[in-house]
Amino acid sequence: MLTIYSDDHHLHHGKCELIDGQLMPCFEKPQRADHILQRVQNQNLGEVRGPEDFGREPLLRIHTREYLDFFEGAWSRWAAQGGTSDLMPYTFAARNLRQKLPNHLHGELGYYSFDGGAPITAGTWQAAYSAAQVALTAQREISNGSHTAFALCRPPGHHAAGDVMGGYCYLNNAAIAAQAFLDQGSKRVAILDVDYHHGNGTQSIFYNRKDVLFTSIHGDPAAEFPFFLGYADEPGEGEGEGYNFNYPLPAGSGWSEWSAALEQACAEISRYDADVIIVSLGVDTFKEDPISQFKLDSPDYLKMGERIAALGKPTLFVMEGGYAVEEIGINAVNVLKGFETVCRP
Ligand code: SP5
Ligand code: ZN
Repeated sequence: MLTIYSDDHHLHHGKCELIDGQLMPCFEKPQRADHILQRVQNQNLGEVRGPEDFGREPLLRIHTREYLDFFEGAWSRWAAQGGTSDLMPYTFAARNLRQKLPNHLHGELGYYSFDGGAPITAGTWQAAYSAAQVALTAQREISNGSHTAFALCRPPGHHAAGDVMGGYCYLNNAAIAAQAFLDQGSKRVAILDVDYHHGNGTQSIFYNRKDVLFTSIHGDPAAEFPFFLGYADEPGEGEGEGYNFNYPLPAGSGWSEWSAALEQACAEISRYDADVIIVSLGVDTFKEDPISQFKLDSPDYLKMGERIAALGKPTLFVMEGGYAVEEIGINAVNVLKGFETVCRP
């Protein structure tokens, strides 16, 4: 399987996030992608190639121009004011407040954020931009006839909506790739989000559309981040009604519960008869993940890949979360290897 990867992810390295009332070193750190790349290489998964640059246009199909301009320019505005520490929001446009863009760096940052989990550093824009190009390059490979490809994206994307960052995510790599498939002639794209956390950004981007089916298996938002989206009773709206499927599971869920949800998601994807599948590949479902509560073990990821391959569709894997840094490579690459045991290019 071809892997697309850019070293630019190293340009993004946030210092801290708020965990249990304390500032802790960010879980979303560069070693994550380094470990996955190492595993791809030492398992001989296949060629590793850098991204092409498709520019800003495909990003603008998903994100607003105002949001992209803000994100791209935020660090230099901060630096011009003498700012040196990571840019983090401290006020949010929550209920009962005006949804009006202020005219102050931190006001704008709060307006464009839903949590404090997405710090902007000097290189964050470049890293996120390159991650989107990584997804687009892998997407193009499939558009050109390959059956599968792996976009080793970092930072991840599935929590980012059209004009909101959060949950370690800035640009929604999977959504950008989905739209690129449609723009290149696909009629129906199915997204299977297997990250431990609900892909609230992806859901919201496609919630009123039927050309992208969104399915997600995740920790029940009643008790887990992102808390405010991802329940089972979110069917989509308007034209998109009937094209959104959430499978929230309780803390402690292992492979038997998880795989039962996967069967349901796969049944919906089969019924939809997608031209192509995008897997938002988070491996924070692992039993040792430091911020998550599922109990999947490394061999389970092989079975996950096999089941996805049995859908029989061209499949783009886009890296999302996973924070057990030592095992993240093993688990992510197991999904890809499982896929390839069923379906070798
Ligand atoms: C892409 C992705 O996986 N983003 C996840 C963002 C989760 N951010 C909130 C983390 C809160 C963790 N709380 C854990 C408490 C452990 N004692
Ligand atoms: Zn996650």
